[in-house]
Amino acid sequence: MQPTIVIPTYNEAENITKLIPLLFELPIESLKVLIVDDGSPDGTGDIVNEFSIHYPNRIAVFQRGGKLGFGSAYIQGFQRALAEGAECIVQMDADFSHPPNKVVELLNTLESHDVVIGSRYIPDGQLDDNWPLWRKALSAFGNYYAREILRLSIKDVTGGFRAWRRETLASMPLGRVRSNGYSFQIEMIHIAHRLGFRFHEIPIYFAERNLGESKMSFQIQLEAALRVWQIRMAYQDLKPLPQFDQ
Ligand SMILES: Nc1nc2c(ncn2[C@@H]2O[C@H](COP(=O)(O)OP(=O)(O)O)[C@@H](O)[C@H]2O)c(=O)[nH]1
Ligand SMILES: [Mg+2]
Repeated sequence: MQPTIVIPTYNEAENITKLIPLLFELPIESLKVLIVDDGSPDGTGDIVNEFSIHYPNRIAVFQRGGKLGFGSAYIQGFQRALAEGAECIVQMDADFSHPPNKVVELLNTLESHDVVIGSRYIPDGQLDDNWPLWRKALSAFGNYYAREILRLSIKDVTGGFRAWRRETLASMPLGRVRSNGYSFQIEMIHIAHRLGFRFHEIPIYFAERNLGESKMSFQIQLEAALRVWQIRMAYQDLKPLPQFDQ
């Protein structure tokens, strides 16, 4: 199984410098890393290029012209990884909110499931201790709201730390995904759910970033809430794939 980790970046120079060596220290055979960078003014892309000298053929940067959004960065990154033959694909943020050592468990669990989700909302999963209550409540509510409207049984539908089998992503209509903010995660899970794929969640501790700045705003959260209704309407034509039809 050749795994590729896809990481979208915008001004993550400090984080990426620490994250890349950590990922390659993990006990994962033939691991590759694909960074999708949107021309970060802080030189994130150049830093990744320097790392490719130390880890030849194992790390690449996919440079896009400008800040085109994090959803489309993931979609293009997934398509590139599939085209290059990745057998499983991990998605994670660059800012250490997703614990790098948990990638091993995500990939091991993927052997018996179609999609594995790093989850904050199952026993032993947790949001950053230092988050104020209102922020925890907002996150929990957003998650509950999307789950109810889309009738999803997965507990964490907004988190962005996931592992996908090649076959799962390859059978999803990635070209139809329009979300660019938080709703991107919801849209992907909804599509996979409608196609009948099997999920598993493993607990993670979601830490707030220490370095760099968040690119998400309150407006993006609001957009996500409205977008959930569009997502519900948009994929009514999708039915479970033949292999899941009982
Ligand atoms: N390529 C790309 N990456 C982005 C963009 N917006 C955010 N990201 C990356 O997506 C990940 C999550 O964003 P972040 O700002 O940490 O969101 P938050 O955790 O919700 O505050 C980080 O690795 C960001 O660098 C974008 O427009 N383009
Ligand atoms: Mg973050």
